[in-house]
Amino acid sequence: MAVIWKPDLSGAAAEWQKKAEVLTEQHFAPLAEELDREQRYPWESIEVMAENGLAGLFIPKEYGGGGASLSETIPVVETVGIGCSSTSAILCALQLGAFPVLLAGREDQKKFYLGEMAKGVGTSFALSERSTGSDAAAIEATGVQEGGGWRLRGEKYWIGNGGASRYYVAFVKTDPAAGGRGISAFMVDKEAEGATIDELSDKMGIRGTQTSNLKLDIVAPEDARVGEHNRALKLAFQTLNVGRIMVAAQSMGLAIAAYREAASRAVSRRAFGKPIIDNQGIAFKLADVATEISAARMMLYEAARAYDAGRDVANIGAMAKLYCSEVAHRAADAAVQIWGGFGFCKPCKAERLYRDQRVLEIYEGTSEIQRLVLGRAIQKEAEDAASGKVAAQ
Ligand code: COS
Repeated sequence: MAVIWKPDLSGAAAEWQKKAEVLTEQHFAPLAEELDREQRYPWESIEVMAENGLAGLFIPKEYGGGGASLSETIPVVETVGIGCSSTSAILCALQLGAFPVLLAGREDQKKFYLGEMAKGVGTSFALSERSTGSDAAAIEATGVQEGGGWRLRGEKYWIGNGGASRYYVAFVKTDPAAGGRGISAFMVDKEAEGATIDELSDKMGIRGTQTSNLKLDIVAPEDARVGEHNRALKLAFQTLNVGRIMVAAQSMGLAIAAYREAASRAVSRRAFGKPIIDNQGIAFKLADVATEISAARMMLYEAARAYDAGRDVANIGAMAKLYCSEVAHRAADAAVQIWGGFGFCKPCKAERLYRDQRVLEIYEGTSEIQRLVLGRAIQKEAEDAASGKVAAQ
């Protein structure tokens, strides 16, 4: 029996997971080291994902997607992540851009953008800016009515799959005086006149992914707006509720990969006449990592189950993202430590995982933001209990 807790997958979840395992072994894992070294976007893997239904995995079947639930999606993200962190991050970025359209798009927008995504033509989520990431309500890009459409001006930053995606859900202020209640979202084609991608980030990890800016000075037609006018900040947060569970799944893929690297090294490396796992300093480290991965993974699968059941996942999603990413940090750190000098040098998988892991605690809401979300929820619950509104749990 495997030491790390495993979900009991059946039906579509088991089939998708098996398919992901085969594709990872044949296509994604063999590229992992090269993508990192060359900082190269794997267009050939996007083709494989599109051909095998992974690009539009989460998109409903009626729009050409795989129709997978979140509980069926996360084993795929984990499995791909065990073989290649960059490819699992790309897989998630491809799903993230679909959410604003899925949640609030008109039928014609769903048909077009979700159909494109299912074919592997990406839509990216463009919320952050150079001056603000965590404080999403403080974005400065603007949308001003011009003719029959909207003049969008500003620069979106740290866009996952940026440049590789054809389309962008860009969040801009359409009523700056209203703060967070004056933000709207528009679909932007990177080929539109006045849209420029001129900066690709040179990253520490997940170097097979592409992260870019998007400069805007374009006129978007009125029908490019997604969702309600001035109410897109909420739409962004609803999107991130799901995105965070997907980052938790990326984290678990990486953590499991790091654990396997660490455990296999601990039994094969000998020091003082015995395998290093015979020392409690090493065995206990692995025991802690295995325990934490199992606990984090249970939380991840429960968060996905809650989402599929239609429950509010703002808190459990924040917990899953926070805990799974920090467990991945400790797993990658243990792998480097157990690999010793090799772990500090390229090309060692533990070294790559250590760098790949770092962004998991940053994107789609830093660990601090997850704690802030939870802190606010705790405060509200305790205040409600104190005022007699609801019973304390
Ligand atoms: N799910 C759904 N709706 C949410 C929500 C959530 N998780 N969190 C907040 N909302 C709603 C609120 O209910 C509020 O709605 P109303 O306008 O109807 O009242 C609205 O969204 C604004 O919420 P709030 O006032 O709490 O927003 P704040 O500006 O105080 O921001 C945090 C709250 C810090 C939680 C938010 O800015 C955040 O998550 N920041 C991180 C952003 C991020 O992850 N960036 C990375 C981008 S991807 S690389």
